[in-house]
Amino acid sequence: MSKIERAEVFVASPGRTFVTLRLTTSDGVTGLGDATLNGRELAVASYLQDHLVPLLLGKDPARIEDIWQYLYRGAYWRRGPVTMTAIAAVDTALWDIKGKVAGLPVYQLLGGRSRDGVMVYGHASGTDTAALLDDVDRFLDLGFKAVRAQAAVPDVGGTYGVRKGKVYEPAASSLPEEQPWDTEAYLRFAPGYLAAVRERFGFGFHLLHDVHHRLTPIEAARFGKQVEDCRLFWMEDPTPVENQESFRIVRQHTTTPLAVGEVLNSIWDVQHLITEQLIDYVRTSVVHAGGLTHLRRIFDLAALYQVRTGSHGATDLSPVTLAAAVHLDTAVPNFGIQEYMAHADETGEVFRSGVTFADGMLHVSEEPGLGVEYDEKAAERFPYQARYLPVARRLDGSVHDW
Ligand code: GCO
Ligand code: MG
Repeated sequence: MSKIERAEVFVASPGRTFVTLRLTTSDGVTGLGDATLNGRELAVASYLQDHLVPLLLGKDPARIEDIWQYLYRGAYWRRGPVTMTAIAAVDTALWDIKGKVAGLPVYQLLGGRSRDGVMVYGHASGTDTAALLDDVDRFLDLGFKAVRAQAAVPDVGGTYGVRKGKVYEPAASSLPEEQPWDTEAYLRFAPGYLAAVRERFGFGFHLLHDVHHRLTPIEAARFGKQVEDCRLFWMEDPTPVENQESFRIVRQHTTTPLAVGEVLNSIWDVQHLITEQLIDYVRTSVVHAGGLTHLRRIFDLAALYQVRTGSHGATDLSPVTLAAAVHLDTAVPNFGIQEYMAHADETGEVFRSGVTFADGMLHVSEEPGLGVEYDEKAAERFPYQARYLPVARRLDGSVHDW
């Protein structure tokens, strides 16, 4: 029997911080898993290094489901982003190994191809409406079939989703930056720029928008109703999701499709949203929702209720997660769309990924496993740097959801 012989945890900051797990079997086969939890990276690194690595050594790498159950139930303490990200890293690395042992790309192990490519959305943004329109134009020129649009609200420093440099990276300071937020100003401004995008470019592509948890349910309902003529592909994270029932309020008032799930980590967190058909797209990801094994379970539940997939894919999800996501997206029947935010060039020096972009779609390589390699020598050039996501405060100084 082959055994897990080595388990290494790498923490490096090539452009941004990534935590990466590499498992090596007694037969010399390696597998990679992403363990990055933006702004809380070292907690997951320690969870893996101090608590999971000792449990993994000597185990049979072929027993993916059993190891998942052993780590999940064996922890006694359920769910949570740190635990589920650590389990995800192990699970993803084991699928990578299984693919390499079988000589097959991971999507083949998941049932094979359901589609030729995976439609992705790009991220257009601007410091005002004119700049946003130029950026949408650029994404359409690049061949994107779907574009997310975000513009800075005038006089509101803390608008989510506006790119400053070449790459969008909100975790940019060594302590959380505090940003002001004004809901009314956003509600006055955002519907106008979404309408301007449709006016200028028409309806021949999918338009998305991320509210980033900033509205109450009834405010989100009003917003969704107001932008119905823009026929959004989705309105994302309209309101904080801890109370799944609050999505019913949004749902009751608008036909704008709803997407949620990037901050969630288990099937239990989306159970009500899915089975009550309160959402249209589930955005849980390989890295934060327990790996391919658990995400597949979520997607299968979603399929029963005509909820489609739309996995999170921002820059804080490493190329290992992106590749794993594209394998799963290629296989599942209820795929909707995949988020795709290009990584910094430095990230590409450390992770060599076989994922390619063409005609608005991503494609995985036919290499066995996930098709990603980690260059630990290159990673040494990018030592860990602490970075935090911003915190939002309302105009009266109280903390808001960022
Ligand atoms: C998205 C997300 C991200 C998150 C980021 C936090 O839709 O891509 O909202 O931009 O804010 O992943 O770490
Ligand atoms: Mg989002």
